[in-house]
Amino acid sequence: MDRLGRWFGRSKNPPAEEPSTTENPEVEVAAPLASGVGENHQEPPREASPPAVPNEAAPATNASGGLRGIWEATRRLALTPVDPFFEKMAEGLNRTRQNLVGQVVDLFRSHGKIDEELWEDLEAILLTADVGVGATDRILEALRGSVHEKKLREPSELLDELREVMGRILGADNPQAGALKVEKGRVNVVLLVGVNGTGKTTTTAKLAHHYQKQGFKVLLAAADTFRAAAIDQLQVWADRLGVDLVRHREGSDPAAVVYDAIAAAQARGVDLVLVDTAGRLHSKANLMEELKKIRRVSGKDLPDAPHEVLLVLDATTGQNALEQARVFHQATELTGLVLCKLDGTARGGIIVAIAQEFQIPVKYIGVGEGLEDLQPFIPQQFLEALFEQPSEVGEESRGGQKEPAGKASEGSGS
Ligand SMILES: Nc1nc2c(ncn2[C@@H]2O[C@H](COP(=O)(O)OP(=O)(O)OP(=O)(O)O)[C@@H](O)[C@H]2O)c(=O)[nH]1
Ligand SMILES: [Mg+2]
Repeated sequence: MDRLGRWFGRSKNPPAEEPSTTENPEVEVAAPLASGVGENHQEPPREASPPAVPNEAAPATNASGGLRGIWEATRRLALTPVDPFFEKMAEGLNRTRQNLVGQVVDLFRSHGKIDEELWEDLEAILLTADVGVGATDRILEALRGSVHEKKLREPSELLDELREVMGRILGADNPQAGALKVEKGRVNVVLLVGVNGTGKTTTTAKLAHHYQKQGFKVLLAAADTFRAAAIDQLQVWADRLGVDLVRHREGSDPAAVVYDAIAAAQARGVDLVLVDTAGRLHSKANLMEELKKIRRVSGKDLPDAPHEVLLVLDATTGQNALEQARVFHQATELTGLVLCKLDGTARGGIIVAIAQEFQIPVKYIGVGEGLEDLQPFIPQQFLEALFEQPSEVGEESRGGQKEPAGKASEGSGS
């Protein structure tokens, strides 16, 4: 049965917004930490562990599990997902999936035919899910066109059409999606900018980790000299990652930090300089001027620098993110966006609004507080995770069981 059929083949409503993690050891281990990992990151978050496959054999010892337990464990082993990051992203998108695709599916299920009322309800769902006015209009127009051209009669037939048009908006056919313009063997400079608290420092650390794994020699620049403890926060990450950090005193000129960081990188054979800047309100002209200066200075000794200027956005702020992108882009010519905190928000539709509005690509998405919780934004993969029938997210790794969310399967062991 195709995906659409799977959504519509279910007799009940889609499961609650936090599908089962209890029966899936991989997901449990990889879940974001609770609040303790805060501001100063004194205890940086734990990383996701590899799938805990051996534990899956536990059902065999369970009286009620017996042969069934062994059978399920074997099936799970055979179907262990190739990509734990996909699982993580799909898990992070639970609430958005429920709020957006789940609601649309409910609508299509409850409507007998495609009529004006259906279009109005669909519009309301898309707008509430932060897809934005421009993208919503485009989606509705495309769907109406499909109904006309393909002579669609059943509301359920619209789901694949919706996915397709969202794919077009998100640039699903762009092979460059998600990639930063960085190359090993030269000094690449990446600036991370954004308003307060969006996730810049955490993203700096996550990117460092991501590129370290690819063999890049990384250096961090503590260009947030404004917020008390910001430098130490980055130092904690640098120590943990085992990378150099260039830092000045609190209150010093951030552009000077960047200048020194680039000089140090050139001297030490560093491939990638990640610059963590201070949170700044886009409405404060002087702070935006400071950003322009940082940008200018970074290109002084290194003509192509900065190679990337990434605006870090907080997905939970919804439409506000659009205004931030607009103003930061005017000030600093952004090359990419990072959308953080997509986990735990139902407002992930904002990514569609952003893609519709700007030519600036979303390069990474943040789906948690841990180092592994940053993923290149690959539209096809994102849509796959979003449109996956809820109980199927992680289901393959659970051997295709159909129990409702949160209900541990019999014989799943403990
Ligand atoms: N759930 C979740 N939390 C995140 C994500 N990214 C960052 N955070 C959390 O958001 C909080 C703020 O992150 P920071 O990286 O300090 O944000 P910042 O933009 O550097 O903040 P300022 O320097 O004060 O402007 C921290 O508690 C992070 O752990 C994410 O993708 N998901
Ligand atoms: Mg910060």
